[in-house]
Amino acid sequence: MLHPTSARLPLPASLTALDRTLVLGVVNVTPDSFSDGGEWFEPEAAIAHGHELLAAGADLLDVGGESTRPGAERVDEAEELRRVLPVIEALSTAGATVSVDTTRARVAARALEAGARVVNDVSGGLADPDMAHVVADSGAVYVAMHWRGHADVMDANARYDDVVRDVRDELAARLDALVGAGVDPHQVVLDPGLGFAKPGVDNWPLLAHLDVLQALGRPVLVGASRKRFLGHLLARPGVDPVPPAERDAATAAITTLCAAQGAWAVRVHDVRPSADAVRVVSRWLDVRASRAAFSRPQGGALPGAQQEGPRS
Ligand code: PMM
Repeated sequence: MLHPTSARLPLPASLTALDRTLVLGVVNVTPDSFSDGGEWFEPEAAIAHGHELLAAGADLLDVGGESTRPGAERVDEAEELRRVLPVIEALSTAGATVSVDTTRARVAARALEAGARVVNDVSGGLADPDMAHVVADSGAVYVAMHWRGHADVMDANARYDDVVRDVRDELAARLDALVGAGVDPHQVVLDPGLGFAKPGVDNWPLLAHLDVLQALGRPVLVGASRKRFLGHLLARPGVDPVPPAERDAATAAITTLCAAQGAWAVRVHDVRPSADAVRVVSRWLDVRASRAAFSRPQGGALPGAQQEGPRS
């Protein structure tokens, strides 16, 4: 079962009616993203890639024009707009539900005019003071990610007392600030920001305790796809971390774990394995829920448990 807050997000009914974790496919229109930089840099290539991701089972597409990898330099606003607008317009016109991955309020506003339905802001509104107003005025879904600074400084801001509690508290403060600026809480999705100002070890407690973030009362999105902490997990002699292209099976495993915890969505590059995984988990959760309901009148014992007896 999805976290109950997901059903009220302002999205097409075809998405809010789905009682499973959604898959957000990544369309990076950048020359330098860590995982797929340059592959879809031209608009035609990016649009074609978006269609491939939809065919592979993506529920939404996340279009971004600025790399957020550690150490990346910022692109200017005009260049960011030049990269993302034609792609957002073409994919939205074709019927896709599109998200724009930006920290700039003006890029978000133009992207929404071009058809985007979701603003995915890795800074959670901290990078641009106008972002909250654009989001409030539009009524669009807003993904507020946990963030402690742009790519050039994020590694220097990676100290936590207790990473789960600190991320929860900082996201709660962002939610309060957004609501104070006029954003309806029902617009907001929260994201732990895996890999952003987080050394490898700090990502695992966040993944294991999505419930702590969900307790803030908003749906949760997780972006673990191809990230470096997976590269370190899979290290082999002489190869540490393994390259991004070898992290997709681990990404699908993470999707499974997130879906089992009721995450609203996962943001992934390789869509098919995650689209399959969320369907597997959905079926598994349904069966578990129906067996639990069936067994309740008998005082908690699972049906059939008495008759079967001990197995040898
Ligand atoms: N990660 C990246 C970019 N955008 N957005 C959200 N909401 N959550 C994330 O974890 C996230 C994001 C970095 O990955 P990429 O460079 O491969 O797109």
